[in-house]
Amino acid sequence: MRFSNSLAGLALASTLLAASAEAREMNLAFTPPLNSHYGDAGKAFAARMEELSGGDITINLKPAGALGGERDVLEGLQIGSIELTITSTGPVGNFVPSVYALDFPFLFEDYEHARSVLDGEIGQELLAQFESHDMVGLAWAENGFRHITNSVHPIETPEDLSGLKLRTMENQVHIAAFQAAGASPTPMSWTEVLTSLQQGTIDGQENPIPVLTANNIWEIQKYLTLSGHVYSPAVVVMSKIHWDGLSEEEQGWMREAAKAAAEAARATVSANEEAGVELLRENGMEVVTDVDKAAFAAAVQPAYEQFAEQYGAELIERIRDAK
Ligand code: EAX
Repeated sequence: MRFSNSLAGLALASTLLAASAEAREMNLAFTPPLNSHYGDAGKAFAARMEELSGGDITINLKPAGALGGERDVLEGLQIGSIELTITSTGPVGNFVPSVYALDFPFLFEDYEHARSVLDGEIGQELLAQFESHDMVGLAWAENGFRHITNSVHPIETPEDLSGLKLRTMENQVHIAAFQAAGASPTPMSWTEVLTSLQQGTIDGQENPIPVLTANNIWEIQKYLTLSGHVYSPAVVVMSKIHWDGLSEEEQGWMREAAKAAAEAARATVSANEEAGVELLRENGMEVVTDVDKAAFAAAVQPAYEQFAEQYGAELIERIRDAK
C-alpha cells in the first residue's frame, strides 16, 4: 500500500512541477487608464494569449503608468524588468531611430493611409529594427491623430500657439515642430502631465481623442483644437530577453496576441473618435473644429528641414507616396 501511495505522490508532484514550470505570468504596461483604447488592446492580448497557451501564460495588465512612463518602460524591456508594453511611438525614436520617420507632422493623410503603411512593407521593416535594440516589435496598434488642448485661449491659428507652454512627448521632432510654430514645448512623460496641468506649470498638451476622454481632460483643460497635426502610432513591444526564452510556438502566440491587440486598439479608436469629441464638448470644452491645417503645416515645416535628413527622408517620401 505504502509503495503505491508514494508512487502516486511522486506522479502528482512531477505533474505539478511540470505544470508550474509551464505556468508563467508576464506584465503588459501602458500609460492610459484601463478604460481606454490601450486597455482594450491589452485585454484582447491577454484573452488571446489565454486561449493560445491554454492558461500556461497569464498576461497581467499594468495600466495608467503603473510601471512608469513610456520611456521608462522601454528601458525596462531592454533590461528585462518588464516583459511587454503597448506604447505610442513618442519616445521610441530615442531607442529605434528609424521609427522617428513616423512621427513627422501632417505626414499621414488619414487613418486608412496610416494603417496601410504600418501593415505594409514600411511598417514591417520598422518592426524588424527593434531587435537590434534589445526589443521585439510585435505589431502596430494605434494611438490616433493628435489634437491640441490648453487652458488659456482657443487656438485657431498657428499664431495662437505663441508663448504657450505646451507639453510634448519626449520626441525631438515634435519639440522642434512646436518650437518652430512659436509655442514653448516642454517634453515630459505622460505620467507627469495631469499634475503639471493642474499645477499650471504647463498650459496645454496634445493627444488623440481617446487619451483625452480616458483621462477626463475636460476637468483641467478648457479648449480643444482639432489640429490632427500628427498621426500617433502605438506599437506592441516585447523584451528581447524574455522573447529569447520562448519556444518558437510561444513566439508565434505572442505575434498572434499582438495582432489581436492591434485590431482592438484600432476598433476602439474608430468607434470613439467622433463620440469622444461630443463627450468633450458635453463636458464643457470649447472645440475649434475649423482648423487651417495648411497654415499649421507651414508653421511646423522647419521640423522637416531640421530632422528629415537624419531620420529618413527617403522613408518619409515612401510614406507620402503610399497615399
Ligand atoms: O501612449 O504620452 C503621450 O502623450 C501618449 O500619447 C500617451 O501616453 C499614450
